[in-house]
Order: sequence, then structure tokens, then C-alpha cells
Amino acid sequence: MYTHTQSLNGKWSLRMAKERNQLPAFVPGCVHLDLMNAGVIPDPFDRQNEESVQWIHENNWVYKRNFQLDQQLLKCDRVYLECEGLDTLATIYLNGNRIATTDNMFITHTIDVTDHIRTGSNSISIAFQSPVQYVKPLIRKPGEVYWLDDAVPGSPFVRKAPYQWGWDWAPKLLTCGIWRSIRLNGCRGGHIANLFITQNHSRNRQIRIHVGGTFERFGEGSPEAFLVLSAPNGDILAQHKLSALEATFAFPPIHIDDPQLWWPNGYGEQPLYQITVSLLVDGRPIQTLRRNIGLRTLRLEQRKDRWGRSFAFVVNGVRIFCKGANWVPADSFPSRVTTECYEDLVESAVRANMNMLRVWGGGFYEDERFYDLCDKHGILVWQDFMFSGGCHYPTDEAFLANVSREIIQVVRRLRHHPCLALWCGNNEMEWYIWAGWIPGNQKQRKADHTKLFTEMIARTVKREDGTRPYLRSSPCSSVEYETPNSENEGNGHCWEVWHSKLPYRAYREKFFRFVTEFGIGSLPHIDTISQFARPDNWNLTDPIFESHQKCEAGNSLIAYYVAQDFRQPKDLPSMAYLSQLVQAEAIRCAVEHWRRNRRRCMGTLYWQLNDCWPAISWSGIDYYHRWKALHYAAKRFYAPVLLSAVERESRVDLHVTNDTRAPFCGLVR
Ligand code: BMA
Repeated sequence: MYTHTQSLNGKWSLRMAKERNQLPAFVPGCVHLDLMNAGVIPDPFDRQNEESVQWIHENNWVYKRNFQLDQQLLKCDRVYLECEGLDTLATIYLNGNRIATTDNMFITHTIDVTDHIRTGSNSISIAFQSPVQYVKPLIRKPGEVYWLDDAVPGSPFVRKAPYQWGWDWAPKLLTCGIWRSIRLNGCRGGHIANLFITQNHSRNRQIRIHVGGTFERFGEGSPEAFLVLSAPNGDILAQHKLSALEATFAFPPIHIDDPQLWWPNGYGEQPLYQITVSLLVDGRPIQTLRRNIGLRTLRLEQRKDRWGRSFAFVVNGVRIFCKGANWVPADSFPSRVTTECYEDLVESAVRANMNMLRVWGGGFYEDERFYDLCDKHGILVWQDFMFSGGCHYPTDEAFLANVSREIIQVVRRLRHHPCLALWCGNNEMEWYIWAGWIPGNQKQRKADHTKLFTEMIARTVKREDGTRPYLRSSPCSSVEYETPNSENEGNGHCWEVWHSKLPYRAYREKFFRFVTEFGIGSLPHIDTISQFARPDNWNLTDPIFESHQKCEAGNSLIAYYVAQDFRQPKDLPSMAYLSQLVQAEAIRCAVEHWRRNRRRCMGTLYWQLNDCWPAISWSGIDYYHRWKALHYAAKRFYAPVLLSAVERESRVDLHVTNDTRAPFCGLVR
């Protein structure tokens, strides 16, 4: 909260850059949603409509609105235009003056507009260049950059969510627009940025909290900062005042005796303490920053042991078996993801006894609502940075500077969240390079990866956070380019079942230390199918079914796996049902095996929790949030105490896996 804020969300107008005709638009939003609301395009998720809307991303688009300036803003020393999300290649004009250009969807752009605003009526317009047109000259040059075969070419050149360029579960829908809130912030006297909160835990259960930050002064007046720490029940535990704020400041440490610790789901409660820092200038409130924090220690144990090297998260001194799935963006059009949607998905994860989600590196950094929910429910977050497998990124100075800004901002935004467990450089890039799947000069490929992920991002994360583990790529081992995806150390992505058609019982022959990906596809519920295909098209080989299945050969793989356990289904609804049973059974088989091998394996995150459109994919919850059989099964195979059975030749072995911190005694019947 600032001295004065004027929201610019709401009604805007939209036009194609080369045309005059204006359409009503809504911010936050995007071009596809506005065109859909105006009746210009059909729902891209229905039937094969995706194909008929590809012209949108070939074009440039302009958003515009007029607004009456809030008079209070004119009394401020500085006024900033804060754009929380511009997707992506934007030029911003205020009252006809070009004030900024942006090229990163993932960060907030803050522009000093003090000299551009005026009393009364103002106009703002934001022009978005087509990412496809932008990359055209770049992709013509044969070069270092590489991208997935079946995606729209050129994604690595633009800091825009990779999945929107097409993925093996996502349509090609490269939207653009003002996808997060936009506002004017007026400040007096100065403002606080870069608030940093750390905690030290001592052996005698005492915790010291350090709160510091940076202060930028402008204008006259004497600034002071106040800190209030409140307990989870709202009681005020400590207050401090800092007079004469310096550019870098730190409050005296706060001691908390007898702290209430924050635990992952299934291991204890999630008490959240609150830190409020207020800035006052000449006694007048200017800015208030609030952060919920959880008191916990967290480390990633990677210690030599009899199987190689462990890979286990240790929270408050307790080794946690991480149970969860991979989170992908909940919509192809991210501005449409509502609070209810986040709640529903995160709460579904909790109901299935999960305690970790991996925010996979081909989407975007989620907003506060997601991480707040994970804090509240004890869902640890494995956070990838947004660089995705099968791609190779530029390493020129401008690109590196852009990425550096992004990493700094994302880390500063998210580092206070207790849920955040690990930063990871990228999805599968090191593995792809190691396996030789990215053509080109291999030495250069390795050097580029090292420069970006082993050096630059690692350094930045250490400087801006330094309290959490960083992994340069998923999967990787302890030594760069030495068997990433090893079963002896590091984490693993297990894809021989499905992509190489191994029967799912082959999961039992794999002994990863921590499995961050494994999955098997299925059809969604028939009600979901009905939302994109009419009964006349209910056939796995129908073009509509092929277009909602983005994994090459995916539908035949589904039929193949169904045929392993069942007979040929009599119709499509039966195929949908059986495909889900097979998926649930396969993932159960895998998870039970890895949980039986607790200690050797300390985590299973299956691919994938959710969907970004009505897809035929590996998800356990479909786009409309209907649970597939897998998610119901997850509730059981992720139960804190698990009974599982393994068939041996002439006998069955029963195993009990106990994830709780208490002994378990029971009767098996
Ligand atoms: C992994 C993921 C995704 C992909 C999935 C299914 O490799 O990281 O890139 O969608 O497998 O193929």
C-alpha cells in the first residue's frame, strides 16, 4: 500500500494495430479473451478452434484507455506506473509520449511517470508486438538457439511462458495483453523496497528474526520505519522503530521463545506469523508492507550413503518424504485464473495428502494467491525458473541482463514464503544436452548452460536469498554433465514407462532418490470430453481427439496401455473410464514402490497435477477441475500410513509405510 494508488484495471479498448476498429477490452486480460467476449472468435478450447485462431498471434495489438487523474496523485513527490504483468513485447505511451518498452512477461515493470501525468484527462495506450513476428528475423539465422520441434518456432528468444508456444499437453495460443494488474502509485518522501526477512534457529528452540531492506528517499521530511511482529493468533509479539532511515536499514533482531513451527502438510500445523513494516514521513503513513512468515528450517540433504547420495528435504530436523505432483499453468490464458481456481487446485492437492508441488519451468511464476495457499496448507514448492527442456536459450548480454532482472525480482517477491523449498534453474536442459538431444556444437551448449544456470542464476539466487537450496537443472546429479537422471543421486525424471512403452510394472525396477516426473496419459471425464467434442466425434482417432492430445502418439499409447490390462473398450466413454483406471493403477504401482523404499527414495512428484485446457494428458485433475481416477487414488497412495502389497511368484509381501512421526500399530486383514 502506498500513499496513494489509482487502479487502471477495468474497461479498456482493443484494436488490431493495423486497423481502426475498436473493441471493448477488460484488464487484466488478454487479446484472446477480449476477442472471445466481443464475439469475434469462437472459444479456442472447443473442437478444433485452436487452429482457426492462429492469426491472432501473427498480428500486433493495441490496448488503450483514458482516465481522470486522481488529484491526490498530483500532491505526491513521485508517481509510478506499476504494471504487474505485460505479455510481453510492449511499448507504453502516456498522453502520446512513449515512456517505456518491455520484453519480459514474468516481472513487474515500474515506470516513473511523474513528468508525464497531468491534471484531468490522461490517456494510456500499450502496443503489443506479435512475438511470432518479432522472432522471425532471429530464427532465420542458423544459430545457437533451439526449440521444441512441434512448437511455434522461436520461444527461447522471448521471456514469455514457454507452454503458450505449444507443449505436449498445451495448445499453441500465444496471447498478449495486460495480464496482471496495472496502477499508478504516488509516493511522498520515499519508499521501501527489497524487504528481506531471515530467521536463525538456535538449538534451545529460540528463533531470531532479522528484518531489513532498502530505502529510497525523495523529497523532504524525516522518514521512520515501524516493524510489528504478530503471532498467528494476532497478538503483537514485538515492535521496533527506526528513525533516520538510511539507504540500507536493519531492525534490531527479534527473539521468539517457544516458537510455533511451520510444518509441511501431514507433519504438523502451519502457523503463520505476520510482519508489518510501515514507512512514515513526518509522522504521516506512506507505505505498508505485510508478509506472512512461517518459522521453520529447511535444507536439502545430499549425503553419501550405501546407494550413492541421498536427496531428502529436511524440515525442522525431520526428513520429509515429499508426496505430490507437477503444477502446470491452470489456463492457457493466465489472466483468467481466479482465486477460486487456485483454492480448488491447491485444496485438491491437500485432500490427496500431498505436501509438495513442483511449479514446472515451462509456465510462469504464479502469483501471491498460489504461494499464500501453499503457505496456509503446508504445500512445499519446488520452484523451477522458467526455462524449459528441449530448448536452448540465447546468451547475449541483453538476454542475460533481462534474465538477471527477472531472477532478482522473482526471488525477492517469493523468498519470504515458508512453502518455498527449492529454486531450480530449469526443466530438463542439462539432461537434454548430456544426452545429445540438442543438435549443434555440444561444447558450446554445455558452456552456455553452465554460464546461465551453474553460474549466473546460482550466484543471483545465493545473493538474493541464500537460505534455500538451488539446483541448476531438473534432473541433475551432484556433478555437472555426469549422468543427470541417475538412480544413485540427484533427482530423476522417469519416462521409460509411457514414452518408451515399458509396462508400468517396470517402475518397480527403478530406484531413484527423488522422482520429480513420471506419468501416464488418460482421457478426461466424459463430461469434460462433451465440452470439446460432440458424440458424433467420439472416437480416439477423430481429428478433434487428436487435436486435444498434444503428445505425439499419445492416443495410441493410451489405447496400448488400456489393452495391457483390459479388453478393447466398447465405446469412447468406456475408453475414457478405463484409461483413467490404468493411469491410477500405474501411478499407484510406482508410488507404492518408491514409498516402500523410503530412505533410498525420499520423494515422488508425478506428472502432472492439472491442465491448462481440456486436454487428453497426464493430468490427475482436468481443466474443469474434475478429478480423474488418479487423483482419488492419490488420496490413498499418499495416505500418511500406507499398506501396500507386492506380488512375488507364489506369495504376496505386505508392507507398511509410515510417514508420520508417531509409531503405528494396526491389524492387517
Ligand atoms: C517432461 C516434462 C514436460 C513434458 C512431460 C511429458 O519431460 O518436463 O516437458 O510435458 O515430460 O512429456
